[in-house]
Amino acid sequence: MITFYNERHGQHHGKAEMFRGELVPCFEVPSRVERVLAELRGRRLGAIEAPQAFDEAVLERVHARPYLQFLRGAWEEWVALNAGNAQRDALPSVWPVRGHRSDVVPQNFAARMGLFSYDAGTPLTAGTWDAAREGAWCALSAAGRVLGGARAAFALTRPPGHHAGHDFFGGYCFINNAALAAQALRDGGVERVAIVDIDYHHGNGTQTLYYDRADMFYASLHGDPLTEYPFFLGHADETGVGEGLGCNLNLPLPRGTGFPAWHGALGQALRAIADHGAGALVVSLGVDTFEGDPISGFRLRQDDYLRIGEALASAGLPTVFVFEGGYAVSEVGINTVNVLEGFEQ
Ligand code: Q9C
Ligand code: ZN
Repeated sequence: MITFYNERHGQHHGKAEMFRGELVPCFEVPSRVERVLAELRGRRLGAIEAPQAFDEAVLERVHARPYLQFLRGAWEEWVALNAGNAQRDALPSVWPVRGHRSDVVPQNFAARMGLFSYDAGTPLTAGTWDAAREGAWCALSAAGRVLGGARAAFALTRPPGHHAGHDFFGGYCFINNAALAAQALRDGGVERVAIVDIDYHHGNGTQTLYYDRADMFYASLHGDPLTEYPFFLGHADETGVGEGLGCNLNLPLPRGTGFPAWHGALGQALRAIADHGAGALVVSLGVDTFEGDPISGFRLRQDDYLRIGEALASAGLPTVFVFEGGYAVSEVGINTVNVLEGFEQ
């Protein structure tokens, strides 16, 4: 399987995120992707290439123009606020809620950080835009390869993407790589695309982007939002709206879920995808379902990821894999490449 690797991922390097009242070192670190890259090379899984470049206008297939413009210039604005800010990441701290205005874009930088985000755990750093944009090119390159006839391709990038929506960042995500890949498959002629999101966290960004569409089927297995991030979306009764009714499947699972129950839910998601008649599959490939993950609560083990790959392959669809979460750094490479290897066997 070909991998499109984001060589610029390290330009996004957050120092700290807000956690239980204090700033703690970021969980979403560059070494995550370095581990996956090393494992891919070690197991000779296939060619590893740089992505093509695209016109930035393609990002507007998924994201709002004012949001993209904000992200593009945010670091320079932050630094201009005062010289000392160049040493610190930008984190949002104020947000509009129910009954507030979100149709007026404030001039104040902190206010715009809040308008375009939904948590304080997602630092924006000097190279965030460059890294995220290059990651989008990885996802689009992978989709292009699959459109060209490849059985599968992998976008190896960070920051991740599935929490990013039309006009918001959060959950360590800025540009929704999986959503872009899915739209590229549609634009390349695939009539119905399925996204299966196996990250521990519900992909609230992806769900909201495609909630009213019949041409995008979104299925997600994730920690129950009653107790797990992102909390405010991901319940089983969210089934889509309008033309998209019936095209959203959430399978929340309790903290502590092990592989037998998880694997059963994956089977349910894949049957729904087959019933939908999808012609291509995008996998939001997070491995924060691992038993050793420091911020998650499922109990999957290393070998389980081989079986996940086999199950995904059994769908029989051209498949784009997009890297998402997974924070147990010393095992993230093994677990991720196990999925890809299981898929190829
Ligand atoms: N400080 C992805 O896996 N914060 N995002 C959790 C730990 C947000 C995870 C609390 C977790 C986001 C792509
Ligand atoms: Zn996650």
